[in-house]
Order: sequence, then C-alpha cells, then structure tokens
Amino acid sequence: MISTSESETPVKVTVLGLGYIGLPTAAMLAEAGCRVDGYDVDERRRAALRAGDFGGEAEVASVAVDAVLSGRLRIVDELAPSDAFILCVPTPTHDHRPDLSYVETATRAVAPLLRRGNLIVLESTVPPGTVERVVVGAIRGAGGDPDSYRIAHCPERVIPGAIVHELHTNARVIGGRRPGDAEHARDLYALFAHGDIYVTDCVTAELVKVVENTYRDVNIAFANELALLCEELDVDAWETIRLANQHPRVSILSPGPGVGGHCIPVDPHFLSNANPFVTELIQTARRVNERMPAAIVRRIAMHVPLGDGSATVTLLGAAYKPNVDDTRESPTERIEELLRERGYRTRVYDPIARSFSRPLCASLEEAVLDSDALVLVTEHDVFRSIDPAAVRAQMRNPLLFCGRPALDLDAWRSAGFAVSVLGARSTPSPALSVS
Ligand code: SAJ
Repeated sequence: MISTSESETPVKVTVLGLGYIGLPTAAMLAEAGCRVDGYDVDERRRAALRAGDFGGEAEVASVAVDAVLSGRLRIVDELAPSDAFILCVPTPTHDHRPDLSYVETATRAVAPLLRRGNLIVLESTVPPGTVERVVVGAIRGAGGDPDSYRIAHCPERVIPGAIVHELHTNARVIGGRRPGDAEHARDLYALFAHGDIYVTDCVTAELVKVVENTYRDVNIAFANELALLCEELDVDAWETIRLANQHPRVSILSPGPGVGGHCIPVDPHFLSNANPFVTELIQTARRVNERMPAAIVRRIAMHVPLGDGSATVTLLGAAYKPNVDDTRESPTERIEELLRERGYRTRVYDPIARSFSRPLCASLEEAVLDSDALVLVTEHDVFRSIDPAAVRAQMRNPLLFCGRPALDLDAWRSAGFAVSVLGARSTPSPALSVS
C-alpha cells in the first residue's frame, strides 16, 4: 500500500532518466511527500541539475527547485533500494526502428536492487509488447523473478509547453502485468496526478499511447492534404477547416510546414512496424506529413530566382513547434536541407531554440540582411512583435512565406511584402461573418 501519511515512513521512489518527463515527475512526487532519488546516466546532466540548472520550462524548473530545497528530491550518482522505480528513459528510433537499449539498460541497473513487492513502472513510449519482452526479459536475464515484483506501464502523455499543468490534470492510463500491479501503480500516481486514472493490461496501455499520437498524425495529414488541395482550387483551407469544425462531430487539426518533435513523427512507425500490411492509412499519413517541407520549398523556388547563386532564404524558427526550445525532428531542418540542395543560401533565426543542427543567427538583423525571402516555419509568439518595416529595410527582396497564418499579414503587406500562406487563397478571402 502506497502512502505518504505522517504515521508511516514516506514511500521512497527512484526515477531513472531526468529528462523532460523524469525531472518533473520526480519533483512532483517529492512535492507530494515521497522521498525521491533522481538518477540520470549522463554525468553532465546530474552536475547541471545539482548546480540548479534545470533548463526547459519555467514551471518545471520551479517545482524542481522547490523539491530539491525541501530535501525530498536528491540527485544521486548511485542507485539504491527503493519502494518504486520509474523508468523515464528515451526510446529513440534509427531508420524508424525503436532503440529500446535505454529501457533494457535501466532495467538491468535496477534489477539487483529489487526487493519482493517493489513496483517498477515504465513511462517511456514503446512499441506494444515491450514491457514483457524488454523489462521482464531484463529482470529474468539478471536472475530475478519478475513475478515477485509489481510491474506496470504508465505512458507519459503531457504536451511540451504545459508539462506541469498536464502532469497534474491529464487522465492517465496504467497497464499492469499481473492482477493488482496497475492498481498499485495507480496509488502512487494518484499522489500527484489528479485526472482520472484508468487501469488496464500492459499491452493495451502501450498501444493506447502510440495510438493517441498516431491519431494526431493522421488528423494533421488530412489537414495538410486539404491545404494542398485548397491551393489547387484557390480556396482558403484555413477558412474551410474552421467552418467544417463548426460541425459538432468534426475536429480537423491545422495544416503546417511539417510535423516535428520526437513523438508524433516517430510513434506511428511503432504501429506500422508491427504489421505493414494492415496499416496503410498510418503509413500514408506519415508520407503526406513528411512531404510538407518539400511543398514549402517548391513554393519558395517558384518565387525566388536562384540568380548568380547568392539568393538567400531566411527561416524564422528552428524549434519543432511554437514557444518551445526543442528542435528535434523540426521541419526547419528538412526545409533548410532542401533549399540548400537547390542551391539557395540559408539562414535560421530562433531566439528560443536551445541548439540546432547548424549555427543559428545571433540576431534578426543578421538573419534578414540582404535576404531574398523570409519563411515563417515556427510561429513563436516573439515573432509577432517583429516590425515588418524594419525588416523590409534590411532585405533585398520583400517576400514572406508562412507555414501558418500566424502574423499580422496586413501589416506585412502594408510594409511592402508579397505574402504567401500555405493553404491560403492567392488573394485574401472576404471576412468571415458569423450570425
Ligand atoms: N502540428 C501540426 N498541426 C496541428 C498540431 C500540431 O502541424 O494542428 C505539428 C506541430 O507544429 C509539431 C508537431 O505537429 O511540429 C507535433 O506537435 P504536437 O503539439 O501535436 O505534439 P507534441 O509532439 O509536442 O506532443 C505530443 C502530444 N500528443 C498528443 O497530443 C496526442 C503529447 O500529449 C504527448 O505526450 C507527446 O506527443 C509525447 O511525448 O508523446
């Protein structure tokens, strides 16, 4: 029975992997009264956390600071026995195949410390069957008896940008390996997760997580397909989708320059790898979304002559989505690559992104000087306050391409820019009237 009441010894939890899910989870368990050991294999990460460099979202840093100051969260160099172990390690993919070695290594690391009745929870997003194959397999491989522990899968579901809020409020799905395992994990998570908690078996929980992200990928692919179709028909896709979404049973997502991040473009492969023959829709959706950077580049190439080879395109935003610093699988990377293949010079400006595959411009002025086109890839809020007239004065050619209609486009037009928006009519449509 999990409890943090004062009459009993507080539950001790070890969180392995102190990334964007592990750190806030560890901090929120500490906030809820648990004694928490936080461990990360990366020594530099441990040193940074100990130095108070929590990075990322301000709310995450804030709960982490409080947890460390309370003395209930310790960043440790060595793993020690605990009541529960939560694995929040990465599951990267290589050629669309998941690399589960971090899950296996983390399980092997805790296996010698396990005591009868201990809880092991895998939070990482994984292909169906991973808990049994990899976690249980590693415990057996280390000479342990998996049946003497409680084993569960509780996939993280929070959206980068609102991690703390969603950790507190989202519903959770917990899969248990044997009867009672999921309920045991539920008691622990209920200490800080205040949304509904549903219990099921492990494979279903594994599948649910991947299905959620795949659903989003397919929905976005539909929106992207509509954007390209609407351009052909010279109809505004944004207005079309907005109006279709007035129907009580329609909810189409937004088109855009590509689907990035380390989840949505990755997880559908976990399903299609399981059976390529019955997952045609999932695979097609992936291809539609993967083609969006090329659609953006084709449009740029139609309007920006290469000239003597000095034609320069400035990309605004390197992050995979607005107002986050994460650039993994960002559409910007592919757009830049395709522009360079065509012979354009490129510059990227992103005042929020932490790091990018190529050096970022230090200032907007540096990014737009003598540039021939500006492309809004990531609609960070900070870009809304850019002064179009000041940018116009620096650029060689006043062309603006937008992956989404996120700027005050009339202001940019008034400053002399020719503006082109993905999925929009070539001329502005009449104002929407709602009666
Ligand atoms: N995007 C569109 N159109 C949209 C919405 C998003 O093109 O209408 C693009 C974004 O610009 C971005 C990409 O999709 O490039 C992914 O962004 P996102 O906000 O859809 O999702 P993530 O990757 O930040 O977080 C997702 C979330 N999953 C769902 O909403 C089902 C989150 O809840 C998961 O926890 C997270 O994946 C994860 O870690 O798996």
